[in-house]
Amino acid sequence: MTTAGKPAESGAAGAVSTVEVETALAVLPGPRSGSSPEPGAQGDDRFEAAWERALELIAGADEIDLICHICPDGDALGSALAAGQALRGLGKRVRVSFGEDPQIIPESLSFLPGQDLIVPAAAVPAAPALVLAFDAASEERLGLLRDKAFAAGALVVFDHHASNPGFGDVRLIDPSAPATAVLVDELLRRLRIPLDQPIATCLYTGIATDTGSFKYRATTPATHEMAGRMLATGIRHDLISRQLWDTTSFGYLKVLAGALERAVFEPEQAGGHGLVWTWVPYQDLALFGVTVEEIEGLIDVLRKPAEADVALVLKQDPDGTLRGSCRSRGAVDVAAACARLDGGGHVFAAGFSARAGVPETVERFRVALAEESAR
Ligand SMILES: [Mn+2]
Repeated sequence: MTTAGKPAESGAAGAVSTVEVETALAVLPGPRSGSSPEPGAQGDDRFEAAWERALELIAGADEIDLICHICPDGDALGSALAAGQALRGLGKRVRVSFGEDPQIIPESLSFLPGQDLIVPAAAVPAAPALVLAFDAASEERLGLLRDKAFAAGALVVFDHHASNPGFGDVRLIDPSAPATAVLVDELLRRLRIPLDQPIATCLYTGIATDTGSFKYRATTPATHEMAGRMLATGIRHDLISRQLWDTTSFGYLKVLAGALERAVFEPEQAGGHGLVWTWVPYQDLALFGVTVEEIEGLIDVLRKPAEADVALVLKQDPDGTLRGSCRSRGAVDVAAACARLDGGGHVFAAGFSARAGVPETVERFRVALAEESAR
């Protein structure tokens, strides 16, 4: 790793202060402790009315299109496939889709059951009777299916992103849920659909993915309780975890090596909390036969240095578009910073797209971080 600006003479001091920060964080209330109800949480009247409306729409539909966000992750695809298999079990005609052409399902998610339900975006009717959207934080995340979703008889949105501005006819958006899969679990409970192994595999993948394997702060007792119910069906969580996190190609190691070689540490950025960033040129992916989906986890390596609060990876698409993934240890709200670059996400994990070059994009990100740090 190269260091921009002054050398990290404070290596040991940095580590001590991180321990202090982590210790301080450890005594803060968790996401569900305290007595004030979470917005959107169960018990909220408007949220309850939305559930009732969603169940009415599902009961009245013979045919249902379930869609998730583009570049689907384990929560998006797992949620859509779990709901799809459950609703097929109720005798509904079901299609699962997402708005990309061609559709690319990451190799790490190839084990998800129910993929026979997936159809190309073009196979979704121009005006579907009922669309259920999963894990899409904004209408843009519906990609090619955005217009069809809005032309539907009704659009029900299941999501957990705090940045979701609220779209669709029925909004089941719960920022306190660690994954959209939690909302699907609740949907199945309300529909009285028993869990089976294929559905449990999809839902377990959703919560495991979005909680970083139950590590992130949004993980609650209820998250573990839900995971326990999934395991009780007999699913192989060990094989799911190995597939999700511990399986790569050799080419991935070479791309990772290049990304780490290019990594830069800028201690003065993010209001002095520090930024580590790198980028992956498309030519590296082409050279080593690695897909952009395979490098989704690269940010989890880059965010490890204790010296930096914020980590950023820019991934270049074949057309030159840069897709930024960033993480925060908590000093800076990266969802708000990414929103300044027309992106979004969560406080600790967010992203954006940019058409500009690497130096210009990083500079815009530095400015966004500085503005959010100053708030
Ligand atoms: Mn999610």
